[in-house]
Amino acid sequence: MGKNTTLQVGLIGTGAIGRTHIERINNTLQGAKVIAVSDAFAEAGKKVAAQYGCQFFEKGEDLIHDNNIDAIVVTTADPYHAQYVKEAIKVGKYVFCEKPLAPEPSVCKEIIDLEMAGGKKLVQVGFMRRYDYGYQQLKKYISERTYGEPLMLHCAHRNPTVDESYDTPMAVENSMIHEIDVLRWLLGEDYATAEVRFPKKTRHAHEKLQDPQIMYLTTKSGVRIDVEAFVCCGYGYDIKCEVCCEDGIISLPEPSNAMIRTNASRVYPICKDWSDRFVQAYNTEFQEWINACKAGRVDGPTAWDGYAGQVTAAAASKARDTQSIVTIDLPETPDFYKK
Ligand code: ISE
Repeated sequence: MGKNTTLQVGLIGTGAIGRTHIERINNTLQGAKVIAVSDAFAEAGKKVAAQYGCQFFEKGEDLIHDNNIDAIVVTTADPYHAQYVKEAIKVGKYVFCEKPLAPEPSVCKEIIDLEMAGGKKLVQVGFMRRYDYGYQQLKKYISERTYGEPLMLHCAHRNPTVDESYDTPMAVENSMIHEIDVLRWLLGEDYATAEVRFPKKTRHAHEKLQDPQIMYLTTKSGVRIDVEAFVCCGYGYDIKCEVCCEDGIISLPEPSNAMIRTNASRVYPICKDWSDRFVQAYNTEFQEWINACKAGRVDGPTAWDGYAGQVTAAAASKARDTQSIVTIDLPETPDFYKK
């Protein structure tokens, strides 16, 4: 398709995250329009279709095959991502898949094999933190070794609260998966081991949730990382990343907010949730995806990155369940996926 024509997007899964992506593609960004949607819950999907003047497809597969659709966005529940990503690969269309690519590493591997067999990169995974301007500053300093070799990273992933459906495994699989991806990208290397330990449990966590948790990762070159997940922290959505290098400590910038003097205090408001904290990252991620589709490329996190994330998360989950250190067995990145 030409650079100046509008990319016609079909979106599968019209839940909360799907709707925010339709909104940003149609009303904030440039060069694309969501013209069709599909949802397993037809009632809900039809409402969204009517709201945005889109065509509704009962079956995601039919949307993917429709000749008017240039590219696909998959925002269904996690276990259904893979079937639509595979279908998009089969018809040779670009597909943006929210994280995770698939919950099981073996299914991510099937996607990779299919994509490689087709001979063209088509898949991008929704690891939006790579597009956050703060993380991009860290990436520049680390890649250029401005402050020497990175040695240790101290990170935190704090949510104010989570609902009853969020259980102990989700701290790794749903939350710290973002650190797993973004730190691998920042450091430009794969992980060697994972470990997850449980500090004393907060009284604010429900029965099925062990909170907080600390995940320890080591990279192949020996960098040590600790990530605190504290998803019932109460006070706000707060993401921290401190990179200790040989000649300096680099910290992820705090989102800039006006300082307020009130109640005999000076306060800087903190974001309430992730959609608010990473709105710029989501917008940049999608604008770059649109531009890349039009240029006939995949620039962002690939299916291999999705696979690497799930292999690491599976190792961390095993480490959590066995309370031991687990070795991470990730093959070398194939040339097909090297940038
Ligand atoms: C949620 O699913 C996300 O993807 C957010 O980015 C993350 O910060 C949050 O902890 C998850 O539950």
